[in-house]
Amino acid sequence: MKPPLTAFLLLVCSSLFAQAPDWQDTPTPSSGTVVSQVSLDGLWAPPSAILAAFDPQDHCAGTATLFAEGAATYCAITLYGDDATTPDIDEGMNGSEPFTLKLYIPENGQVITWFGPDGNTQLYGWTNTNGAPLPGYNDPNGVLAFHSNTSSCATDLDGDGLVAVQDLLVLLSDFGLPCSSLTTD
Ligand SMILES: [Ca+2]
Ligand SMILES: [Ca+2]
Repeated sequence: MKPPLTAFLLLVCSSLFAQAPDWQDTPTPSSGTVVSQVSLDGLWAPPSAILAAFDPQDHCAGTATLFAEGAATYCAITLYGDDATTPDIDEGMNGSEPFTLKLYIPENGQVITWFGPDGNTQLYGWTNTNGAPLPGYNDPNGVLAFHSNTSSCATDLDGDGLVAVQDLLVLLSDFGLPCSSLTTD
């Protein structure tokens, strides 16, 4: 028997507004760090927010609390690699696999997954730098832009259910985000 729609919606809502997530990373000998400014819906993300990184199998590869510096909010999150000496446990990043970033907002309990202007949630470029900032993620003037809308339409960037001129403004707010393969001037 299919569960009733209301039960499904309750499940969705409770997962969107859950308690503090049980995100636990496992430090290993290999690691690389993502350094960036962090915005949420075009404003600086709250410095109390917690950022976590996940490998494609949803293993938590790193966690960090954001912090304020001047007027801006920053992250410095270390992503750990899988430890080959523990074959039964996947602690995190393997080879060149991509990662996803999730932001937990303590003020309202929201968990927000990062997605790019094209709706893609996967980020590439992790490598073992022994904890140093990762190439492509080492610009303290770069911005990781999170959007709290969960619209399934990638072009409905402000999540109001319409694809309209307003979405262009959201897109333009992401314009300064550096591409990992390019240098910024
Ligand atoms: Ca392992
Ligand atoms: Ca892994």
